[in-house]
Amino acid sequence: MPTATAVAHPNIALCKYWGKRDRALNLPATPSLSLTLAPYATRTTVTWGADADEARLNGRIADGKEARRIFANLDLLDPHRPPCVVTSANNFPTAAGLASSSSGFAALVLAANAASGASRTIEELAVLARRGSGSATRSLFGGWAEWPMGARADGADSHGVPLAPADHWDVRMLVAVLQAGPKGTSSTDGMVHTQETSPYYPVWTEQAPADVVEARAAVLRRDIEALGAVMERSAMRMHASMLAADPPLCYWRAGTLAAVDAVKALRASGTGAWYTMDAGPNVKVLCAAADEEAVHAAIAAVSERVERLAPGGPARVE
Ligand code: 2P0
Repeated sequence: MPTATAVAHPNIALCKYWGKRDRALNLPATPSLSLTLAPYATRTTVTWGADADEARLNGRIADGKEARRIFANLDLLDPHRPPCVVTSANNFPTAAGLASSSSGFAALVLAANAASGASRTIEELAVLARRGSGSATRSLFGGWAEWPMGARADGADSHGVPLAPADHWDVRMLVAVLQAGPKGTSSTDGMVHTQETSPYYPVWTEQAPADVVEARAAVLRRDIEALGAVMERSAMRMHASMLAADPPLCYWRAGTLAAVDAVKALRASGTGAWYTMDAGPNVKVLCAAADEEAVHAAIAAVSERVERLAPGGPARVE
């Protein structure tokens, strides 16, 4: 049976996607901008043709909603597809705000496309990845990527686009892993709840595009202070929209704010470091490569586990 394997790195958004303008097509209510990060990676093998659909994730059989989400994505590739076997593993914690769905669906779409023998453009693959999980559309690209909202009703122009390759800028992203287990509220549920109940949501979506314009310019001229300022503002405004939901949604833990304080203290002492948080308690810290050790020492004082990440390459078929 035709089989293919693909590897993708997760990405962390510096300007956040939070909210959907079309739920069925998974179209975003905000544009976003991200950095794809190694050595974290998802490795996925798809066999196109089997007795029955089966997905094995990190060594266990996926069931229910999780399996449906995977096979619904393969149905989009080919509604007449044969049963498929999907085997996927992450080398980092799954579903804890470490962006596992971004690398997961990027690797799935790439492996399934290769296994099926179809030839699609990277834009077509990025649209399919978006349907699986929004952030995955950015993980097909290495380094710095954007995901514009797009204007078309069918979503064909809403997909990841490359901004600059991994070697454009030697930065680091350190992750204070405060909780490695799965989160309580999925990103999808969290953003739908926010858009349905938060009075701050319209303001969040209104100001988000300007952040992407500013972040893009900062990335292109390698201005980490300007990028760091936009990145923190985007993260805090996204979280403010959730905190104002009804009932309020808060992904932070006490350790989250301790790590944020450590970053602010570091900056006050003259070392450049900037934080961001996603749909989980972990804190990701951006810094210049030259400051990695100083930033690591400061974060390690408040977090038992600190991961070191650097810009990673595009998703690839092995
Ligand atoms: C992002 N997040 O831009 C934002 C910031 C989390 C916080 O994209 O519903 O798993 O599958 O499209 O991509 C995580 O949400 O959501 C995410 P769906 P996804 O990275």
